[in-house]
Amino acid sequence: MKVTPVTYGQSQRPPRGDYSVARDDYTCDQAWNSYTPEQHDLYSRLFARQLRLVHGRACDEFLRALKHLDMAERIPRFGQVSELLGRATGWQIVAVPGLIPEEAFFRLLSQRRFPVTVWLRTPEEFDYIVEPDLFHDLFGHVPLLFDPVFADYMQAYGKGGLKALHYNALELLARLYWYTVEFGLIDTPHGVRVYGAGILSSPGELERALIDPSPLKIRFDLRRVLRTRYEIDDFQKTYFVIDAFGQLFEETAQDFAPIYQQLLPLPAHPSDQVQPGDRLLAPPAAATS
Ligand code: HBI
Ligand code: FE
Repeated sequence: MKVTPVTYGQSQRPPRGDYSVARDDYTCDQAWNSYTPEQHDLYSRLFARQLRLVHGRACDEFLRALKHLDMAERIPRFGQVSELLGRATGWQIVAVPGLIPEEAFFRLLSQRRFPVTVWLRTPEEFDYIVEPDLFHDLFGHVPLLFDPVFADYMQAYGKGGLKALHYNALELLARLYWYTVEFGLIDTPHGVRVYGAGILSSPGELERALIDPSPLKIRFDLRRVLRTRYEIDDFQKTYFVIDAFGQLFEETAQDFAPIYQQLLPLPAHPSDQVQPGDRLLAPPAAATS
């Protein structure tokens, strides 16, 4: 299987993982018996740390789903997770060697199959890893697939991705994924909460995202998101805030062709600047002493 390097963010990088065992759709076997006791232990320590951090920060849909998933003690068998998930929203998780080409990625999402990386980070990467590993995918992404509306959004996104390929609009659509599925925030009656997997699976960013006044928090606007660059190896300079998952689904269910035609000739926005028309969220009121 010749592996084309996968663009993740704006940088081409040879993907980590053993692609020689990948099938044509880039899925592979999880090989659960190959995980060592040390890897199960590293995974359970990653899980315990994030579990402590998500309370009061993650959205309710994420916290509710986490209760369904008995996957704290050791690396779960993907088949068992898929059984639970299938009953809830018809999604499956499928094992992949790591980052896969966009078309394969979109195709899996369009089939309600979420790709979960089989390799786990090393102990040296306990606090930070750039590339998505098993823990990021499982802890960050899988719980929200239990939410019916978010589950529909993810499939609509996959279908949209396959269409974007024909408009040469991959880079625009990847920004939508980045600023929602990976780094999205949601406004709730109890305050702003996190739903983006990249934040939920990161100890540093989860503590920072809601309280640090420096990153911009902008109310979600589809065209604004599609035009805004992002960095993949630093804390985000801008977060976009939705009001409900239904909003994401409605926005993505529309035909993007006229939007691509309008936006493709325009320059991208940098990741750290306010633009005319932005509806900024006020920074959190300083905690009253
Ligand atoms: N592959 N396994 C995997 N996981 C991802 O999140 C992923 C990918 N390939 C491409 C990709 N993401 C991005 O380009 C998407 O944001 C479009
Ligand atoms: Fe991810």
